[in-house]
Amino acid sequence: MPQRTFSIIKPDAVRNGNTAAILAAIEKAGFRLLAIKKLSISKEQAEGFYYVHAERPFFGSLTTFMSSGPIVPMVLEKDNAIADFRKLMGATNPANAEEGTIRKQFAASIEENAIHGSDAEDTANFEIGYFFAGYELA
Ligand code: FUP
Repeated sequence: MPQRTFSIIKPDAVRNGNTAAILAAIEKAGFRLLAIKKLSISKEQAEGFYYVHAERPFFGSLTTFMSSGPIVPMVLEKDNAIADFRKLMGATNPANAEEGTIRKQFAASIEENAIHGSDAEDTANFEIGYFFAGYELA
């Protein structure tokens, strides 16, 4: 059964001109692009997206980074999309990411790590709804 996941190409990757290369890797891995847009978010909007991390020491820095420039949020579909996309992204810290993963190729640090991907079905639903209205997914 096809499953949806949510991803963001983060400000570092957009700034560095890696948007198209990352999209190509995603499509090559068999994900269908259901919806995509490019926009900038405020610090407050980044805080809303990452509310589960509000108590973590990196929350302020992470939300400043995520509001530092344009991002490319998208909704992807594929069998086993959530787990398969986590594999394609690689480890949170690119120093630990496997060869061939998006973070190995495009991320510079644990914070500026090029891409986000949902970690479970409930978080995917929250994250899709945070950036996309129902009519954009029809
Ligand atoms: P991931 O699911 O791989 O994106 O990682 P987490 O959900 O654990 O963390 C979310 C984001 O917080 C990461 F993408 C980057 C940031 N982060 C830091 O900046 N420092 C840390 O020590 C851990 C995470």
